[in-house]
Amino acid sequence: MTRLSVLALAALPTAVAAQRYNIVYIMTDDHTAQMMSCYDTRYIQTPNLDRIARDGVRFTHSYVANSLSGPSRACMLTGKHSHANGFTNNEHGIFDGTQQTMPKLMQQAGYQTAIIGKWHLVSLPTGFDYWNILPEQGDYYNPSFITMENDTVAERGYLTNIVTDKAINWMEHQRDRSKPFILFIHHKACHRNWLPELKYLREYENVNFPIPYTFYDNYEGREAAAAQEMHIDRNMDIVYDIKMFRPDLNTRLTPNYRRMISRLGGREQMEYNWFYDSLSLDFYRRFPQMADGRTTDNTPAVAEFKYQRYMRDYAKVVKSLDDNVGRVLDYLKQCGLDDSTLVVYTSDQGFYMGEHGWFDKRFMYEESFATPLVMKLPKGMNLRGDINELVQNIDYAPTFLDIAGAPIPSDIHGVSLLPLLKGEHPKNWRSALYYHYYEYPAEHSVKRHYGVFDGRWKLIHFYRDIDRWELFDLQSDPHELHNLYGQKGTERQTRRLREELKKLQQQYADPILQQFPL
Ligand code: SGN
Ligand code: CA
Repeated sequence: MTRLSVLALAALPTAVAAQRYNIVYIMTDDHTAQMMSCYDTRYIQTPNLDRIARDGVRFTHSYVANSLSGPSRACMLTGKHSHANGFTNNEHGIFDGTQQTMPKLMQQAGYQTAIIGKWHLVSLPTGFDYWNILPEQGDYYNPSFITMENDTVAERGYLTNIVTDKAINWMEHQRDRSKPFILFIHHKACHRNWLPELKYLREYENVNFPIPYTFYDNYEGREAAAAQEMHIDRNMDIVYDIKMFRPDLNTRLTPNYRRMISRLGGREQMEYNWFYDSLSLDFYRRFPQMADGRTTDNTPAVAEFKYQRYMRDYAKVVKSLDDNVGRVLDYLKQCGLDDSTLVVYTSDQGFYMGEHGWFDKRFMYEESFATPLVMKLPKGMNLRGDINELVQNIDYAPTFLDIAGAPIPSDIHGVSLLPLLKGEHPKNWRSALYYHYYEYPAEHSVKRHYGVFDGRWKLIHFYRDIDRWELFDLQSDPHELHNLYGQKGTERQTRRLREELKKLQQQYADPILQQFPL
């Protein structure tokens, strides 16, 4: 080697970004950290998801900006909070695909971009060289996909497998191999109503899941928590959600349930019914009062029965997901992409697995505000273990741009996680996270709210047809049962958090600050 070339080598940027790694971004729907064994070993094992964490990092303080599907996806794509990307809620949102997005910027940086699976942003994708998406929420059984020609095409099989087949197929046969790529694999799993792959119908049936500590929460001092309609006992549909079908019973969601099951072929339906019919017979023998169509019972025995059914079916759906994550990891290894690819695993938000008596999400309380985030790092990035800084889904866009070596536009709210992935602990890292949820009035009746969280203290304001503040100290009250707002001795913390909240609302220019000046 000549002296000149040695010097030239030395002058190469040392930044990891110079390598232009591929990125495989796997995002699930409603998959919560409680149901992932690298985060929580109480319930199930997820060996393949754990492989990602083992060969890389696990974020212990990973959160979303707005705990709902469409809004979360819009935050991820733009790196901006909901008020700035315009998609604040599922019910009325249409994503403005003409705006600046991370996939478009990745294309400009020379990346191939592709998305397969759930999209949920109403307008068709922009900024992708390839896409094949689900209509709205999609179907678990024999699902349809929307093609780039805007045709809806029915496929046969179980959705989680099909999404993975398509993703592997794109990497193997469809991409332009001369370019680095970013591939978004967006699963419907583990969204309601948790329909299992037929081969796993009997999985977890002998498991009795422990009842969460807050299952019988009475919501004292938390008016918005008391007003929600996402209670396993009162709001979980006995037909649609827990599949205790009987031909003579018509609950609110029975028509939807019938539609989903009718997607199965004749033999598949027989297999499905064979399994659930015997459970259903047993259920109505034990709880005859449920057979008159009431979904409200309020006895602990029914609530706990529903909880077990919910947990088991959710766990089965995760099982297929975990298998399929394993398939992607194996494929990357087999085809030699392993060393050059960053694999990110996250969910569009967390979820309640019976905590506070609930399913669903939306609240800024920990279970749904948090979201799992693990990354398998490519060769050259040697960090392993936990990253404890406060991170949020608005950070993904700047992180991927940073990895691509592309500039990060100044209007992006999130910050690149690349320094953290290199093992740095920047002194000026954010000290608090901002959150804002909008979808009310709507299904599940979670009031609009915004708030701030500094890793220990959380301050939330519920508004619209309510005006309530909540303050929690997660160190002394990790389950968020004791609202300290207005209590003697908390004045200083409250003042400090209000200041922090104001600072963040100003920084992100959330117009809500004009409505509720701080
Ligand atoms: C559906 C579900 C809700 C769920 C929303 C949003 N109802 O409307 O339970 O909260 O999706 O979920 S269902 O009867 O259609 O199953 S999200 O993850 O897409 O935001
Ligand atoms: Ca979701």
